[in-house]
Amino acid sequence: MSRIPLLFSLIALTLAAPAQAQHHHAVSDHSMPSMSMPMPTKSATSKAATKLPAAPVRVSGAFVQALPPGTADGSVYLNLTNTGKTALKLTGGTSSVSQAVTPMQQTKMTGMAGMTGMKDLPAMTIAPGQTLKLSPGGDHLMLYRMKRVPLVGETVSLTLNFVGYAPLTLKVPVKRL
Ligand SMILES: [Cu+2]
Repeated sequence: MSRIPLLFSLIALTLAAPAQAQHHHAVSDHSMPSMSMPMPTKSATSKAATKLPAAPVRVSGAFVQALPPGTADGSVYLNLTNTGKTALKLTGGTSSVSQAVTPMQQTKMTGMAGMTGMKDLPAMTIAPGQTLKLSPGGDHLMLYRMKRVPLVGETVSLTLNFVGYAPLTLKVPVKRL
């Protein structure tokens, strides 16, 4: 009988805790311990995708750009080689640090010397045997609406989506440009 009030206060404590833990969006305060929120790989998603074959792709030189606190969007650079026999379409993906991962094209604006523009692409196509090079100053993958800024030394989980293939998850280091 004396156990019941204790049980109630435990429940009350458990209910009160999440209210504090939700403030991890404050990117300016990156020293907060709640930053190290674990992001488990979504086993439910990959289970549904197990029927699809693995994407015929070789990845090299992948890195996420380290950014100052408070930055809204980030970028990922990497080389993707299509090792298959048909064109491979990269539509974007997901990451442990952002709300979305979107292919972005860096374009030269005609008539304006030295000026560049950018635009989101629905997909990037890689021809068989070809390597898509996403490097600083060129095309890249945007990390839109970051939940927190990637810090040097940490590893970002990046999942790439290809049309007709299972999503490919990579562990990508964070580096300064
Ligand atoms: Cu961009």
